[in-house]
Amino acid sequence: MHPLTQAKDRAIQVLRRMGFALADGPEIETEFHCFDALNTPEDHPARNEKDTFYFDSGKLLRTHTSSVQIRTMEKATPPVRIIAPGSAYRRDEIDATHLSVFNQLEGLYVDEDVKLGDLKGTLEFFLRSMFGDDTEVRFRPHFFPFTEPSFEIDIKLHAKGQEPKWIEIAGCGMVDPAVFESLCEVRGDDVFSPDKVTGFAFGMGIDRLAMIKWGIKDIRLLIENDVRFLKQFA
Ligand code: 2NL
Repeated sequence: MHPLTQAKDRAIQVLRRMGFALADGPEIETEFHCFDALNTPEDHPARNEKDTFYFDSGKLLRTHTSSVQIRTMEKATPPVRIIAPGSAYRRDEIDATHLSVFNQLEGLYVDEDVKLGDLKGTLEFFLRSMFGDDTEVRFRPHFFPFTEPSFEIDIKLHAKGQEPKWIEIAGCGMVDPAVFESLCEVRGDDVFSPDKVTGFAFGMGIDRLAMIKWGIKDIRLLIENDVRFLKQFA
């Protein structure tokens, strides 16, 4: 199987065992579901035409699968425990670590009394399941418009014959109350009121997961389908 498929299947398997259900949604999105509902200000750089693919209609290619989580919360009632794997698009300059499409996996858990400790425990368990029980996990303060507090997560792998070093693997945080307030407004009820629920969310690139797991140095190898590359994962 293709290394991307192997990494994706393994990630989904681990998270499903922890109680996360799969969620899906459109790749062509509205500005509302991709940005506004996620507390992203009008002048945020990600909303720029230089960074995001827009259609003449005003719709866009989703820049993350967070829009799937918003769409799920528009219809569901808490508790919500979902993962949204899928393609996301950014107008990046193409090089060894950037393509204009990447495979993202986001997770979301919303319930009464979800705490930062739940986020830490869940992600530490997930990352050790992916990279081995002796993997060290570190949470570094960061900023995202849609979470507060926010963190970037680094892991330190103890691979044979390699000098261990910290590498960035994912982003996460506690869902910003503004995201819940916007949901209450579109739903017209208060089941997601920030007075009633809290939640955590996380996201990572499956491409990056696969590259770190197998030491793949150029992201372009993942889409070229050169059999000499693919045979190594047979
Ligand atoms: C990443 C970092 C992240 C989220 C995604 C999220 C979704 C909802 C509400 C709040 Cl509906 N947050 N998603 C949060 C933090 C980080 O992704 O993918 N880095 C490559």
